[in-house]
Amino acid sequence: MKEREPLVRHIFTADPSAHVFDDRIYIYPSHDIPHDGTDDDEGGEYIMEDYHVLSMEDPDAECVDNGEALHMRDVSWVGRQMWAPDCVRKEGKYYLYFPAKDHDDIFHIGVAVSDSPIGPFKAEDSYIEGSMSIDPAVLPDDDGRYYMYFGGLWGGQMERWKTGSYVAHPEEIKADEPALGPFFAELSDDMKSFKEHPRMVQILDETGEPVKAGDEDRRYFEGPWMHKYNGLYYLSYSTGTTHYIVYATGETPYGPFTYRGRILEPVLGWTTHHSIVEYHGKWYLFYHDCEISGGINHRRNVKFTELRYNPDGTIQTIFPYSEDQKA
Ligand code: FUB
Repeated sequence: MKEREPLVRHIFTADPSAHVFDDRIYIYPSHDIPHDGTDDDEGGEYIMEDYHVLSMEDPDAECVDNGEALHMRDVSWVGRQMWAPDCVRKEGKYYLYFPAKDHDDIFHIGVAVSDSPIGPFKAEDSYIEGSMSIDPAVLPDDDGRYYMYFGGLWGGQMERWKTGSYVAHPEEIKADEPALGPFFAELSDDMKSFKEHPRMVQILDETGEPVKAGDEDRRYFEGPWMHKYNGLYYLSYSTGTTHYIVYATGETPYGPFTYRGRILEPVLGWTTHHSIVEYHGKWYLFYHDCEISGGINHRRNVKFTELRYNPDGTIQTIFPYSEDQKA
């Protein structure tokens, strides 16, 4: 595939979570459904109903759509809106984690299992107990533990869980209060439940103070991803309203994490969402924009590009439409 071009064009795809299993790249995206409705601040335009898994033999190869891997008709607890998923492998089984609204219109995170990275996946009867909000991303750590990071503001409903339990109409968070999230929790050995009650990650600024809710260039909004580089934990995420992918680093999977900089400047379209994966010693950023649809927010397409580190471990900022940075 060519870098910075849509990986597939026959369906709309977004929110790519990329992984390498058995030397092949697998991408777990959302599957956008085109419609003529309007956008709203709750993400009502994102009406996805199923997942397709994409794969590539290597970064130069064609990207293959492996067909429907899971549909909401087969998940009894889901009411609507299957949003950004992630997948991990443990002991030969593949676990697909996905957020969706239940029949009361509250987001939770479900899990579905397969013997194959491309599915089909079989969902559990209920969502993961204690899960809430959207955008699960799971880090398999080197010591055999698995940590899930998740949460999103606004339509992702994270504000409703600020107190630790559900509040349908929470008080507004003031600009000078510490920003929220994301949440994290260690997964149990069965990969279908949490070992602990989810807690919120702390993201600090350069003075060691929590990043404030009003600091929209740096505060967490949605779409977390966690990867390790040279033993350091890199938490990256979307800033939502300011449309950046930024990152913060920490010594442990729990944090605290210190804000370090921008990974991706704004793309065409309101949302920005990414993942980071290593393949044969090179690092890649998977992301989306709205190139094929010419900027319609809910008709997105996934892409990838190389990601480079500086010798001090900082990440070089990617300007998505810069000709100079194209491989
Ligand atoms: O795809 C629906 C939502 O849009 C995702 O959950 C967010 O991260 C944003 O990309």
